[in-house]
Amino acid sequence: MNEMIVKTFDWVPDLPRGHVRDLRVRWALEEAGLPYRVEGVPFRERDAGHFAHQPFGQVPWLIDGEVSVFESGAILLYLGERSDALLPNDAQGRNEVIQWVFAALNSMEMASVPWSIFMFSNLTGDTPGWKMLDGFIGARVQHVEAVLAQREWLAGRFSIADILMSDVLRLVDRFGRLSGQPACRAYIARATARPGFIKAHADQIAFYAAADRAGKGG
Ligand SMILES: N[C@@H](CCC(=O)N[C@@H](CS)C(=O)NCC(=O)O)C(=O)O
Repeated sequence: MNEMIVKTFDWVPDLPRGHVRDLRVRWALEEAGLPYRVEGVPFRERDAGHFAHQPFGQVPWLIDGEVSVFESGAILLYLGERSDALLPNDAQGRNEVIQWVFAALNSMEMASVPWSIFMFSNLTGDTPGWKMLDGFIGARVQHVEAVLAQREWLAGRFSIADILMSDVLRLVDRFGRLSGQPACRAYIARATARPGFIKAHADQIAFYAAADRAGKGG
């Protein structure tokens, strides 16, 4: 079996370390037991070759032989085709996972990303814009809380939907926005206790520590 290649930034500042989205891909590959290696692309100078694979100049993307896939959700669906541990084979099981993949990315992350940008940028004052964003993420989190209070994983057993949802919630939790949501927090704890997450997270931290030592941050 070919070794797949996960492409990510060769260096990032401290703040996003442990949250760069190559972690989702590493985690899925670990859960599936598929062989891979990680390669860095420049964080500062993003060249045409980068944009040819990821049209927004972002990371991650995955190379599998002749195939190149960008968008973490699309990559996880691609990997799901290669492992029943990530995405079940039966039609009903697959559909359940796929709907939660979209829910994680389109119902939750579309609320959490603008909210976290305001958080990172310290724009959380008493303004109508911030109140609206905070209310928006608060409502979404409450709905997920109600779901997670009833089940261990989103779609029966653990799947790529849980990699995505728990990773989205992890960032919200980092800023303390899940303090009133015990089911969400217990879900994150369950997900991040999995050996696949622990290895993926440790490897990402080690990757950027090595980049520091190599002087990549400039
Ligand atoms: N929707 C994309 C988002 C990718 C994304 O936001 N990547 C971040 C790193 S985690 C990035 O490349 N940020 C740099 C930038 O946006 O210029 C995905 O899920 O793959």
